[in-house]
Amino acid sequence: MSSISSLTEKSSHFIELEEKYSAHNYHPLPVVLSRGEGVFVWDVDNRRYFDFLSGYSAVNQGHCHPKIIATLTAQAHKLTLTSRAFFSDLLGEYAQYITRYFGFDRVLPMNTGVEAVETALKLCRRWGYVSKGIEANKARIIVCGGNFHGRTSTVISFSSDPSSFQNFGPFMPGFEIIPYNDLPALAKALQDPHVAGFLLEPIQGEAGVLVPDEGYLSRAKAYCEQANVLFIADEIQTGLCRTGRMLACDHESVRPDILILGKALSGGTLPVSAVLADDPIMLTIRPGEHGSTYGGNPLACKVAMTALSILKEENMVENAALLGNLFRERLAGLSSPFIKLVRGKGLLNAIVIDHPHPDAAWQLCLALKENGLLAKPTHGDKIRFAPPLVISRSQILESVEIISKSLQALESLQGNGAVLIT
Ligand code: IF1
Repeated sequence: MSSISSLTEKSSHFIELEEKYSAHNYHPLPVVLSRGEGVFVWDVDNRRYFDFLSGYSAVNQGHCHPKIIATLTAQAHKLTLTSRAFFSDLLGEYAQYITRYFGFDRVLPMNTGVEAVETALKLCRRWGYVSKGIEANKARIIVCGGNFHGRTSTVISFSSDPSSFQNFGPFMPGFEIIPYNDLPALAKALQDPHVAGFLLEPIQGEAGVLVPDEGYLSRAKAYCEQANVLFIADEIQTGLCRTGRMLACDHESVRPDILILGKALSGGTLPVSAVLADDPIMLTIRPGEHGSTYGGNPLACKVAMTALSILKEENMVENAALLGNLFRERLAGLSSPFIKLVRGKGLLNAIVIDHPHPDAAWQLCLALKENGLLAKPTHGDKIRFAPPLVISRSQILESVEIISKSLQALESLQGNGAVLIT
């Protein structure tokens, strides 16, 4: 099994630079990437890997998709940023395109995912005050335990993960955490007349790809409608074909009141996010009351339209649905003693590792890397598998073979943390 010491001189050089000069806010797998194309990435020693993280689902269209890169480079030579102090020839076209694409009246363009989440929270509160008539500064938003919506101070204020919020206080008030996938808890929380919104991931990604019970989304939406509360879907990770439907909400035909998109909205080329809603919500924010320097920039607009068009042109919904089923079926078919369960939807999947060694998931990811597949543990004992949606059937089968071969590495792992040198 590889560790830092078994790295090539070239890889070590880049890792040491990062170690020395970059903040230590991540603990990356010991691999140094320098090229990406489709489902593959290559390290600095030209070793090829299946990318089963896809930039946390930002590269659904595959690394460096030729059409997206062509759009990016052409627009980059023309006009990249005007600011919203002026109109551009692309924002209106993009706004029309994306609102028709998803069936909403309007879009508020932002950059990172968390900025779009923050925008949705502000929209929800503003609607709560000016439309629902909630008393000033009393609006509350319900969120779910196990959530991940980003890392700004407001958003971590309602995280239930200490690694996200510990020693970052004081926190933003006005949020209530209820258990995920728990309708009675939601019904109870909705009794509070100060509630303006319910923010959730249709499938919890970071929590380890937690798929709620069938009917949870549609009943939660109905409860919100009855309580005059906005249903806010964070589809930053689950959206854009990742789960085998254009949106994860589509699995239950749920139309959110506020839809949040990010990540693959640019196909992994630059930060592009978006908040979509209808006029009664979106128009509660007036000129000068919200914005960002890069929000809706011409480069992002052009790239996003290409990134969205490719999802349909290349039938990524169907591919994700079909190959996701195959992937889960073949993984379960391994009947590995080290896989407690396989879960997911479309090509957003995860396994829960069953092994006494506390680091088994990490060790498995090291073995996967040695065998040509990159994935990363989430929350200790889970490994998320999310390849680009352009993956083929034969590549899925090859990847399952790699996972099967890598699982053997756990046989030599002792429960007490010792690693048998075999
Ligand atoms: C990290 C997690 C994934 C997201 C959802 C909003 C955001 C994210 C559902 C914020 C971002 C990224 C952030 C990155 C790792 C990754 C991640 F592990 F953190 F949770 F994908 F699962 N809503 N997720 O998944 O979007 O501001 O990052 O553009 O922070 O380590 P962002």
